[in-house]
Amino acid sequence: METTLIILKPDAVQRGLMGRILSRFEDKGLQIVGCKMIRISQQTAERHYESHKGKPFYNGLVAFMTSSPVLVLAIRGVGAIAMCRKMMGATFGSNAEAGTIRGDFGVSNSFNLIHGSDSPEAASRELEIFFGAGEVLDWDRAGEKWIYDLSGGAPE
Ligand code: 3AN
Repeated sequence: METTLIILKPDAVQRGLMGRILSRFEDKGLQIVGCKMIRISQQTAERHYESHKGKPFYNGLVAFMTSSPVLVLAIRGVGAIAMCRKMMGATFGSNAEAGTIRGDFGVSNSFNLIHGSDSPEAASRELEIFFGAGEVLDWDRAGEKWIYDLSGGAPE
């Protein structure tokens, strides 16, 4: 099982899209193991986007991410990191595939609704930035045996 960090960005929250985006992950069969609304501080935004420091869009990106509340999520499943990235779609809403979150809900390149970790290393780094001890919950889903084939021991 992998756990990934997803952020529903200020535009998703302001546009009232939280429920519809969250539903896509639940509908898929992924498990929500952490969820909270926060206002990202300047320091946290800078830490989260440190790899983009110096790029032309960095200042605008940090300003955008700190401008209004976001919903941070920890989402779990087999292959959850790549699966969530696929569901998000390409970085820019203007060319994201229909059927993806960015493709279906946005047209902007800067306001692109959602962040998702892009590797296991990024996921563990980013989960640590946004979730404190005890905020990611290991809980048993009642319907797990109908979401994964557990007959072989490992979820398939
Ligand atoms: P993704 O979120 O698809 O992984 P990254 O990691 O390349 O994209 O970029 C992080 C964030 O920086 C993006 N979500 C987007 O908001 C912003 N960004 C990336 N490239 C640009 C750009 N050329 N112009 C404006 N914003 C950008």
